[in-house]
Amino acid sequence: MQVQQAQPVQEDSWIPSACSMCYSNCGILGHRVNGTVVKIEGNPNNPVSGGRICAKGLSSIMTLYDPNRVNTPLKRTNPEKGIGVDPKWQRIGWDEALGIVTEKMRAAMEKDPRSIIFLGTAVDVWSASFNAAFGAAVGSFNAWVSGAGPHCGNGEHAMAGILHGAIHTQVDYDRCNYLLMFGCGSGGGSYYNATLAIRGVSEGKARGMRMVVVDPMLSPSAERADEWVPIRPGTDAFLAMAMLHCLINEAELYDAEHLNRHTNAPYLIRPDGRYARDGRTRKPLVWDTKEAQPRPYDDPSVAHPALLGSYDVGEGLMCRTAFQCLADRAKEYTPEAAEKVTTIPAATIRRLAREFGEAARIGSTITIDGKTLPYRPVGVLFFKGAQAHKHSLLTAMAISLLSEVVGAVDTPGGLLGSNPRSFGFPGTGACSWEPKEGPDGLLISGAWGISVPSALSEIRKPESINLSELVPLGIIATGAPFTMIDPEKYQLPYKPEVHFVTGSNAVMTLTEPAAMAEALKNIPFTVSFSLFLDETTEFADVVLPDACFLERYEICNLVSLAGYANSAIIKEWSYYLRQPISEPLYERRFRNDVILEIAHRLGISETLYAAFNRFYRLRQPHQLDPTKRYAWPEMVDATLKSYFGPEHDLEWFKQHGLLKWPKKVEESYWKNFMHLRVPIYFEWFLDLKDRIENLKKELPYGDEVETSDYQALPDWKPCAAHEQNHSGFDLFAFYYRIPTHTFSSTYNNAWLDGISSLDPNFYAFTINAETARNKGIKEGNWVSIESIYGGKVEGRVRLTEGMHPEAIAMANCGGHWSKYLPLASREGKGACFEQLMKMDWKCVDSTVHNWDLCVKVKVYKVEGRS
Ligand SMILES: Nc1nc2c(c(=O)[nH]1)N[C@H]1C(S)=C(S)[C@@H](COP(=O)(O)OP(=O)(O)OC[C@H]3O[C@@H](n4cnc5c(=O)[nH]c(N)nc54)[C@H](O)[C@@H]3O)O[C@H]1N2
Ligand SMILES: Nc1nc2c(c(=O)[nH]1)N[C@H]1C(S)=C(S)[C@@H](COP(=O)(O)OP(=O)(O)OC[C@H]3O[C@@H](n4cnc5c(=O)[nH]c(N)nc54)[C@H](O)[C@@H]3O)O[C@H]1N2
Ligand code: SF4
Ligand SMILES: [Mo]
Repeated sequence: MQVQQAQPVQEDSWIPSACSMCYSNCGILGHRVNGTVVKIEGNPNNPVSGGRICAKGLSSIMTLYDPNRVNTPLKRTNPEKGIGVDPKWQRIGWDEALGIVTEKMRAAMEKDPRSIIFLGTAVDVWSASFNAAFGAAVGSFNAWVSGAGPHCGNGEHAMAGILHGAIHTQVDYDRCNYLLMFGCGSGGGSYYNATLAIRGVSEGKARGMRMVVVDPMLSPSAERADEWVPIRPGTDAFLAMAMLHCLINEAELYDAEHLNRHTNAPYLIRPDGRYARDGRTRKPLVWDTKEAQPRPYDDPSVAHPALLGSYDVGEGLMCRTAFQCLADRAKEYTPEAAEKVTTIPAATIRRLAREFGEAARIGSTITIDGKTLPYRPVGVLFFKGAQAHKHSLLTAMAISLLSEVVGAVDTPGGLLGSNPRSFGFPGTGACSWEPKEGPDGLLISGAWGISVPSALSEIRKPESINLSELVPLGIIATGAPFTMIDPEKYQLPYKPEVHFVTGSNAVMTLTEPAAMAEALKNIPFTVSFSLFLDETTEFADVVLPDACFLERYEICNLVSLAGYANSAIIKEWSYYLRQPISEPLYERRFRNDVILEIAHRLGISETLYAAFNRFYRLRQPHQLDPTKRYAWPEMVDATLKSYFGPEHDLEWFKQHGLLKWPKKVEESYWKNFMHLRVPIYFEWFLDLKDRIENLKKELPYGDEVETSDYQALPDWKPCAAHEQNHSGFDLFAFYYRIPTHTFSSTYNNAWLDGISSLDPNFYAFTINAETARNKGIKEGNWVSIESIYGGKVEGRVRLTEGMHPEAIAMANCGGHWSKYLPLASREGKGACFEQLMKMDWKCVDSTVHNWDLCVKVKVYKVEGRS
């Protein structure tokens, strides 16, 4: 027997970096021994995650060393493309691969640069500005991100932008006493700042915070809650409207001072729904209760504008206040009516509204750092579950107004936008932004990655692959698969020629895979930077082996995304480095380096560097010199020095990992220090509606563009699943997050597969026990779920009391079929929900492009299978 000598330890280091197994970007320490990564731990110095990581972060070693990773460039030799069609990959060298890619790109750029379409993934937030700089150099901003946005947050993002000046929100866990969640996994391992939220929820509960989770299933968050409120899928807006009714009309629990001062609640609304305006200044009017006359909203002499009521603004024109309009709309949603639609008892709805309103402690204050501020220790979070339905915008509006009505917004204890305001790094003043005043006194976000939703949003005939010009409120419009399949119908002035993919499993993560396959096949040439030969890479012509997050440099926290990872509840600002714990293995290269080489070969480096200076807001003397040539780490170095001074260069960050400084009260709770209002009555949406209606007339596909949801006030409207009454299709199917997988991308990770297998729910379909028994289905049976659209998935069932009787759910995105993902593609490893869906505008919210993610199904035991 041969005994292997242990290698003497030449190197044993702990390297600070950042996880990217999901978009929470927790700080990590990577333990490297003799060049091999042996352990990933949390970095206690990182304020974003406070030393905590999850199972996915810990298991990222297995993504780094997975023997199924793509390690060399590959070329397709089989011209036929389709699901399950073997591309007959042939290994090629980097030079040949980049030669093919640049030739195809050059040809496309000569025709029309917009024919180059970019596709990326949600976890890859820090590439947004780099990719945009490359897009600018190429001349194409035609980018899409598959299911990221249309599945999860478009409604929420629009509301977060309009109401909080931020891309998303978090509750002030350290001070919140009552946390209400609608279809959101915060505290259960998903949503934003996942590890921070788990800490926040646990410590909050230890402090006595009450947590109520509205969800069709006893989800990972609901398990931690004080109360689980099972709801029929797709009816959250009805519940929120009924709660608004209870708060405003029944219990009179609302924050009048907040509404008058920080919102447009007192603005007078004409019978046609528009603001009554001052004849001279055109400013919206409010009713001055002292003088009994209308005055412009910003007239300092108006101490007490009317909040409720209807007033004659002249010549008998009776106008209600915006808040009265909301109160009247809410009256249409009694708890009794809500019970029928949501299945939640009316008495429960009344109790929840009262508990929530009372916990808000309207009128109370708290003193922090010598500043006395309104104290509203309640918050409402909602995310994918509540709003991944058609009418997402209206649902998001209804739920968001709950926090707004009790004044629990951007103030201690309440719901906080994630960093609307930053004073910047004290040493240089860089990384600063704040919201500004837009039309009619309403705020416009000061830091927003993409076009800021506001009354000033541009609307014009679409030329983009996503039709985003028609979706002014959608942060990530997603018309792409429709236009890719039929560019002529959508009158795009170009035909997609090159698909430039930087990672996304779009075939499995947006809508019915067959339709996605059609869309992808339609693009003549696809280059894909890939970690794995997943179901989407199957459609590539050239595959380039990307470095995973453990093998590359990135700056965590982007100025253009308001610091993104730095949720406002985190008490310190931090900017940190993602750096290689391992050098890229085999022939893998980080794509930013490769993109720089492609740009060089295309002769567009100068424009790329100039665009980089703009997008990263680099300041002199650290701006890139467009006439020079840079490698990616040098660009990281220049950016860090520009933001934090020459002493904080890449070398400094490699050693220290991160730079942090305290957050000020005026930043976290900015609302009390700036006089900007937000709408509780979305008057300018009516204007968007008119503008889109006008434009529609010119569009041959105008009939597909619905405008009815551009409403000034919220409503509940049924999504497609509620209109599907085919006999036998009696259950709502949906999917949810588990803490041990990210979308589809982690199913081949051996450790995550192992740990996921331990939980009997994670790879099974979860169904209400009684519902199952009534169908003759027993625990562990192999069943078929068939949707109204004809799609089908199979798997085992798990019977539970923790599921709404009308629903069935599956976790994340399993059911892989790529033979290059051998662990993931075994039978019984979950299912791909998209197999049940249909690519149809009827299932898409036209205002924000959230896609409907529940569908009516029938479930039956597959005979002959044990
Ligand atoms: N059934 C189902 N559908 C879903 C979801 C779900 O959970 N279940 N989630 C929805 C949501 S909210 C979202 S945001 C979207 C996400 O949708 P996608 O962005 O398509 O997410 P993934 O399925 O993880 O696919 C990402 C792909 O990128 C690869 N990847 C990861 N990191 C890197 C990298 O550093 N470089 C490169 N080149 N590739 C990388 C992964 O291997 C994986 O193949 O999906 C949506 N659709
Ligand atoms: N572990 C893990 N963490 C992740 C991700 C991941 O894949 N894995 N993905 C990241 C991404 S991109 C996103 S977008 C977020 C998503 O974060 P979340 O929004 O928290 O995601 P989900 O768990 O899919 O959905 C939340 C809940 O909605 C419920 N739900 C479904 N339908 C309805 C409904 O009609 N009404 C109500 N009230 N609830 C409903 C589900 O049962 C689920 O418990 O998580 C992020 N974090
Ligand atoms: S929550 Fe987990 S997967 Fe996401 S960044 Fe943190 S450690 Fe990584
Ligand atoms: Mo997402």
